[in-house]
Amino acid sequence: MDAHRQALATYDPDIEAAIAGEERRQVDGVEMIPSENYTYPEVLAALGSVLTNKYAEGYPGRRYYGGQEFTDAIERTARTRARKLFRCEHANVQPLSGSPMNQAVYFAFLKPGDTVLAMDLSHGGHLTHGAPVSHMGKVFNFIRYKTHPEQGGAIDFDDLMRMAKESRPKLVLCGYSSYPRDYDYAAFKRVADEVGALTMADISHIGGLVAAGTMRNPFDAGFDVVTTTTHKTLRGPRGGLILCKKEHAPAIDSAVFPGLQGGPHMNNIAGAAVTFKKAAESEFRAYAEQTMKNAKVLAEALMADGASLVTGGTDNHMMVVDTVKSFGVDGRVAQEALDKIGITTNKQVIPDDPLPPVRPSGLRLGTPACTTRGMGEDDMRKIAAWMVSALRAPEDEAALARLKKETEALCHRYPVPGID
Ligand code: DSN
Repeated sequence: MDAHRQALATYDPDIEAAIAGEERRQVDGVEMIPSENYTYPEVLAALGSVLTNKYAEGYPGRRYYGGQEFTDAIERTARTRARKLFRCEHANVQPLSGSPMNQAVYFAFLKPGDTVLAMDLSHGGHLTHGAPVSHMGKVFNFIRYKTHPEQGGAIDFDDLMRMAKESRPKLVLCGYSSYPRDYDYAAFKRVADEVGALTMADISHIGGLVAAGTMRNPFDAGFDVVTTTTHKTLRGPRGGLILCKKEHAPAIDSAVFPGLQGGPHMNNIAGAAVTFKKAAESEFRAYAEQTMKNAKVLAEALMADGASLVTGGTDNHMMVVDTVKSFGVDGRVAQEALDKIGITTNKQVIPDDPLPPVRPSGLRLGTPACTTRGMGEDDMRKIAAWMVSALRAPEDEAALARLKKETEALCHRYPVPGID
């Protein structure tokens, strides 16, 4: 145990015990929530540094407090690396996480009541894309488009064009948190151009895959703004990143600060800078390729064993299983059965789900975290078989206990970065 952890253990054994418990949980189980990952030890070092002590309201060279020689250097480095990684003209690295990141973009460009075209939540869109329960859904007028799950998740762009001409949006937004396919960004741009709207892509889930070049980059289609969190496929600290064309930089920067946030979390920004350096290396490209390969193999193995996947497969790092159709159990029962065998997933609504979000019809799975540990295709086949066994008999406690031993044995072959 290092000196800082030792001090914590001595002063506050309850909190130290909970952290140690979470470390054990992460080591012993297969992490299959597609938005989670294991960050780098170097990022953990930055997060736990004295940078957390520093206020740095403002931007490099324009702060409201003294003592910024090191924070300025860190933020400039993070911005330069982010711009290079995503091939764009401007980066704001200050958003505290995904939700304020997207809010800042809306407030940069929209007035209350303005119209935004965005993907329906149950079809894979995100809460911050104007779901009626979110504040943003109350402030702006979100019109929701859907996908065609039975046609591989296709988006009907003729229909989207019709919706755009009817509703005259100020912003056309694409992005998702549970859509297992890639987007045709050029088609979104054509729709937006036709009605003079701005284009925004929220690539939070696939930020690492776009950075690595294994998925399409919206800037190649001329998008105005791209947002991404830094802790999912990018493998960095929790945080948000707004990337945009130079002409939008003043609006974006002032929407983040002073519009929405106060002091940036400089320890997170230092961690993000390290993450962007890592993501530019060839090892990261190999990681992104393996993540997508693992997802394909997992999806194929599940389908071969009777699972029905929304859109019939995956082109990225995630998939959504219709557990009601496949196994006759709702997503909550499925998630709890998998928890018992040491595979962590999350229950998930499926398109136009007849069941409520607390007890939806599906389960969302993803491979970013287990790929970080070094798991490969053979492991995916084993995990698929264990999952199907558990989902076919979610009440057979003895069988679940046996399966847990198997998952633990597999996990102990693969270390978790940052945990000794
Ligand atoms: N919570 C993240 C996810 O799981 O997709 C996005 O908000």
